[in-house]
Amino acid sequence: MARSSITMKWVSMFMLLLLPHFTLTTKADDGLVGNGDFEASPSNGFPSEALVESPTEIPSWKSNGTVELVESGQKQGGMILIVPQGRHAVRLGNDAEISQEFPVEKGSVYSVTFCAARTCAQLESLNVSVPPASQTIDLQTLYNVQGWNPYAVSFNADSDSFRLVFKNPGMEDDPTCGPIIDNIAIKKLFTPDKPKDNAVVNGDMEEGPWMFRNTSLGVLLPTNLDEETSSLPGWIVESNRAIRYIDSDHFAVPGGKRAIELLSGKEGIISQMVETKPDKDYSLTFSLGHADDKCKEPLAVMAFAGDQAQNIHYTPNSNSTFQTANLNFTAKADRTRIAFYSIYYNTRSDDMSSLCGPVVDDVRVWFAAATSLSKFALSRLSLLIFERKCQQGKRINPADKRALKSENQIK
Ligand SMILES: *[C@@H]1O[C@H](CO)[C@@H](O)[C@H](O)[C@H]1NC(C)=O
Ligand SMILES: *[C@@H]1O[C@H](CO)[C@@H](O)[C@H](O)[C@H]1NC(C)=O
Ligand SMILES: *[C@@H]1O[C@H](CO)[C@@H](O)[C@H](O)[C@H]1NC(C)=O
Ligand SMILES: *[C@@H]1O[C@H](CO)[C@@H](O)[C@H](O)[C@H]1NC(C)=O
Ligand SMILES: *[C@@H]1O[C@H](CO)[C@@H](O)[C@H](O)[C@H]1NC(C)=O
Ligand SMILES: [Ca+2]
Repeated sequence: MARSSITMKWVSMFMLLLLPHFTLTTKADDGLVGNGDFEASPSNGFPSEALVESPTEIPSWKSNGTVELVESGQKQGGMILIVPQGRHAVRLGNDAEISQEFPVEKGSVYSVTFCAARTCAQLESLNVSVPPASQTIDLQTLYNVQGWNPYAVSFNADSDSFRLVFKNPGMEDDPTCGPIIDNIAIKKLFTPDKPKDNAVVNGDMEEGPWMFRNTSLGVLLPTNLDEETSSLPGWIVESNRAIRYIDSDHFAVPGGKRAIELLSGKEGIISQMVETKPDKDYSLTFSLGHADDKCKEPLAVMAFAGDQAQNIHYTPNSNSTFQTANLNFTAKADRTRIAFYSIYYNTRSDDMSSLCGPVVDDVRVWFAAATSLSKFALSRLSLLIFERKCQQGKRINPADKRALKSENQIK
């Protein structure tokens, strides 16, 4: 005890000494990276139809291969190219890449949010890396009719700088079929403290990737099996398909500002390993709702906790956009997997093709509530009796005292 407080003092003194230096080293701020929206004009102006091949032509970025700045309204073979935000975006040709280097805080986890669109119907993918780590994003699945989506991937800062690379690994016959990317932002993630009465980390989903205030499409979280490096701290997306991270500015969210929307039925699974005590009874509770995004009902989830599984249907209620659901289980080990997926493959009722689904938020795992609740009620009752008796100036007889004592002990 004493030693740790001394250590704390030393640490704080150290911090004070180091603080001036901390402010000197600039770390990348949360938000857009340098020219992350590709709106900064190249020195020779925006090319209306030129190829940019020299490495310095896109301000703040290095490029290799056929990298093209595209403009909104630009046509290609009768098709208007998609520019997710503003007037400009970048298109990566076969095997082409763009990269940017910036300082980060070593030891932290950073999430990278970016918007990507495919241009042709071919198999398109994007390799996002902070070498040697990399992640391949499948752009084949169309999650909405807009034709583009924000995605988030995350990386560990193993050193104090990041070289963030976007590469089109494709070798298409038509070299203009490469993906278009735009709006690249980063956010340093923190892992929220586990609340005292909840074994779930980030159960309220409030900590997650950067979200653009303007973008109403949420952010897709693709497959990520590494729980240490997750854009949604604590959680992993263990399926082939992505799930959607949503914000209360554009969707109905049960609690706080963020939640998740499950997409693609069984192909979109989110899970977490929570700490449990073997042979103890637990209750998994969570909010189940609709995102108010015209998602065609019915909505339902399959919830898992250890060896228990249960499907739970969302019941529309004009007074609320969510309900509370629960699942009881007995822990078998010191770690228990909880997981969710959507039972149905839902789409929006207005366009019949944008993917949507049930919303999950405020996930909680704690010792089964029933008995402790009634104990709580019981002790409240005895307290009430006790107060009454005191108010009436009556002497409490020893039997009452004993009863009060034992009731309070149950608690
Ligand atoms: C550019 O890409 C090609 C093909 O991937 C590679 O061989 C070359 O080393 C790259 N050049 C630079 C400067 O990164
Ligand atoms: C993605 O890029 C990284 C670094 O450039 C490379 O090491 C990795 O092999 C690539 N992955 C795929 C699937 O192309
Ligand atoms: C995003 O917000 C800015 C400023 O609020 C606005 O000028 C811009 O038009 C918005 N963009 C979109 C795509 O809504
Ligand atoms: C909605 O709230 C009103 C008033 O609080 C109540 O009378 C009604 O039964 C509620 N409706 C539902 C479906 O719960
Ligand atoms: C879980 O247990 C609590 C308390 O015993 C009970 O109220 C609740 O209905 C149970 N839930 C399910 C889904 O059985
Ligand atoms: Ca929330």
